[in-house]
Amino acid sequence: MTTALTPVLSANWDRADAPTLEGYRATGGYRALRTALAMEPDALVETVKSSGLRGRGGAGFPTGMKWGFLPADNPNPRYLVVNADESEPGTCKDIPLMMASPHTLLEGVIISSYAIRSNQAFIYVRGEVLHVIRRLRRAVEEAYAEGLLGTDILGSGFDLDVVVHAGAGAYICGEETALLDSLEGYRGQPRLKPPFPAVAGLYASPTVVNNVESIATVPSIVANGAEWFTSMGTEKSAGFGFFSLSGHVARPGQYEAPLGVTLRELLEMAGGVRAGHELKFWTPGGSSTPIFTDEHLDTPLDFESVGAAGSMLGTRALQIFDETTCVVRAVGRWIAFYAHESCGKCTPCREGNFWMVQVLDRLEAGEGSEADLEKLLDICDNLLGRSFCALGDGATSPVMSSIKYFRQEYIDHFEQGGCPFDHAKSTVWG
Ligand code: L3W
Ligand code: SF4
Repeated sequence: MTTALTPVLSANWDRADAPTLEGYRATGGYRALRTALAMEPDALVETVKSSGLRGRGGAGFPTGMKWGFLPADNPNPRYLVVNADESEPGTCKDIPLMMASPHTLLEGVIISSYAIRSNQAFIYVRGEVLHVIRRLRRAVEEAYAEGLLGTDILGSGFDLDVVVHAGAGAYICGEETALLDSLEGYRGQPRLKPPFPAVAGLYASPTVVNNVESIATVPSIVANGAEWFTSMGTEKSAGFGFFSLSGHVARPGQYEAPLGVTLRELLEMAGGVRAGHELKFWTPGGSSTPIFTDEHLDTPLDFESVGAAGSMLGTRALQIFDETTCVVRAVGRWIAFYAHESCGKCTPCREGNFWMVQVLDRLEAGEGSEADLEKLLDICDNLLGRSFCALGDGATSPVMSSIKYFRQEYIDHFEQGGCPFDHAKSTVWG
């Protein structure tokens, strides 16, 4: 039986007025805020805890538990920071969400800030997406004008200011502590953890950093209850989420479905792999997650099952590649991205990615050797668990998994003295 889509966050995206406050209210928007403001903040934290919502930015950390880590005895102000620095290759859910319905995120920001007793929230948006920044700022203006932001929100006595902050286009600023450094005006580089931001984050104050989709999901949980949320998904991976299908698929786009859906089911909804072609490999959660093959079509896409099958659910960015794609070239492209985006703070990542680009270029051109494969795995061994942050670890995923599943394809390159693929047939390369 095919799992049905569960459009909640995307339910009204087809409406022309969905991005406006009027349009959002016409479909029930901001009703959950009234419900939330009538509750005690701690009761809201409990609701989110019992919903089982896990972070939608890649790591899947329980959202309510993170909120519960804020120390009760710290007199400093508390901050909510929304991580809207979406940049992971293949990840493309938060930007459409903010464009289609910025007030869904804003309602989540207000409810979440109230729950954690914060009076100042920041939305840190990837710098390149000026259209999103403008749309969010417009929504924030509308919310201030209607008493949904500022002082005494809807007569509740709760005050909240929201700043939409534009980043400067660095992937590393999606790492939560680099994001905080950037927000403070410094060069964005990861900080040592612990302390986690919940204890010492923005301006060394208790700070909750959550992904856009996590925060945007909160109003639906408040409106419908924790049990409604846990009725979807699996026991440990509750609820629904966006599955972003891209690449060699008939109908690419955002598919909102319960966690635990399989790629086979999603492909049925998305019209399958492009006509006349077959699935070769795919990423379950962006380029930082080990690739899967057609062996994994029926792996339930929840945190536990994907982990047990040797990858990570990550951001549910399902990049689909058919048999026309050269895996060596694909991996080379991804590693060039990591090398470019490495912040340079630690040696394994700064040097390792740079070396891997050279080795992969050599292999793809048919000039490599078996020793190059061992060299790649050796570099990965020096990156994985030895890098300062998840960027370095993530870069090893496509390399190690592609050698695991497609070692012969690497060998074919140097045995044939060139790439056996006609790149013009693999439209993903443009
Ligand atoms: C308090 C503790 N807080 C953990 C918090 C921590 C953070 C969250 C998850 O990486 C992944 C990465 C990428 N007390 C805590 C605690 N926390 N223990 O929980 O923490 P962590 O360290 O497990 O992960 P992370 O550093 O947040 C995120 C993967 O996502 N990824 C990348 C996605 C990229 C984007 C993008 O471009 N926007 O999302 C894709 O798979 O590899 O593994 O908040 O503070 N004891
Ligand atoms: Fe910077 Fe890479 Fe080290 Fe992360 S792993 S701190 S991105 S050099």
